[in-house]
Amino acid sequence: MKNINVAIIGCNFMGKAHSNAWSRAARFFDLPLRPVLQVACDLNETALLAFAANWGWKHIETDWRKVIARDDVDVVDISLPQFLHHEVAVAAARAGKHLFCEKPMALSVAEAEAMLAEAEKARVVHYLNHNYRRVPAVRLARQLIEEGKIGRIFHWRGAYQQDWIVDPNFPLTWQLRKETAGSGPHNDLNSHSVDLAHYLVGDIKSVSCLTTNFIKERPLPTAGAAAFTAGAGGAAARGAVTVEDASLMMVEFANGAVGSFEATRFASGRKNRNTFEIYGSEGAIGFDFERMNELQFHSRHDAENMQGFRTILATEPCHPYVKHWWPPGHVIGYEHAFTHAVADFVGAVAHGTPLEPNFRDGVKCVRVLEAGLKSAASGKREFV
Ligand code: SOE
Repeated sequence: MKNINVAIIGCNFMGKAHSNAWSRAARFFDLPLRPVLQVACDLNETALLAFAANWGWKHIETDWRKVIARDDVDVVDISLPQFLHHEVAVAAARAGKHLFCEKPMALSVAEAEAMLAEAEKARVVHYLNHNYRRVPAVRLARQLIEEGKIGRIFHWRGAYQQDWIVDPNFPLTWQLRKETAGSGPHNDLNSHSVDLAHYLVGDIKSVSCLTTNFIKERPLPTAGAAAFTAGAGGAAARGAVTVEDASLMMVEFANGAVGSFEATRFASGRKNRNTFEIYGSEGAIGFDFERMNELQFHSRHDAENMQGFRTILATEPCHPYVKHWWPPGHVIGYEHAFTHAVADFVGAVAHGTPLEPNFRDGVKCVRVLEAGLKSAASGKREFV
């Protein structure tokens, strides 16, 4: 079997999730090419050496431009914060590298469109990692919709809730600054929900959005402070939070359905609650990532005395991806969807099979998000 050499740029939370996926995929899936963890790249050499040794990356680089110039790299995995995606993706595409990119895609529609144009011009495989599409229960939701079990869709209700910045002393990390994050949970979390809504319901036509900011200033981070580590702020120095803390968006889909999106980092007690509900003429479905192996399903065609929601445990081998893991009932977790993405990506590189979500889907998503921010600023409904 031939190898496919991977370089990862960015070795924090997502770098870890992606490294795990690259190193595991060939052990569980029958891949046409064997991923080789060739190069890991980040700025801090000491931390990078430890990271590479732990995950089995063969070489390290501290300059991403050198990674892209290497002949022994086929795939560039962009696990960086979003403000760096555009520059790195464009350069990597121009160098003929296949692109595996974290979400949210970019800071603006203009950046996202340029990334897509370069990837298409270079004819490389491009993938945008909205990992929740590859949760088996979410795939099942899509199958049920395609089979007509939900019928005509009337409502989408998405809510992505976290609580990691409720503490006003949580430091001003890069996620809370417009120049590095673009926006707050609207970009970070609504990007996932909008991607899922596109996948399950269809295109979004118009949006009305309200954003708010609860904590205006925060302590400046001390060196090395990362997201999800509260209390790492300095004593006195504070800076302005320049992104929203919560976003509420109402949308109209092209097919006539209507939807709502809630994205917040201020839902106390909710750690990573990514939920959606879809209501249609024949039935309904509900998903909550904190119970990610389950799908709620209601059929209006059930007997009158059986009406209600049933819980489907999506761990039977008939469910997408599941047969590669454990026997029924042996549930899977957050990291598995990343491994599914790597398996599909390698298939797309080897066989040219279609891969979604790709940069084209990403552009569509960024258009909706940008229209949302425009609406929040103008107070008006905006068309996508
Ligand atoms: C932080 O809010 C975060 O890590 C997101 O960036 C991820 O995309 C999401 O899956 C979990 O939360």
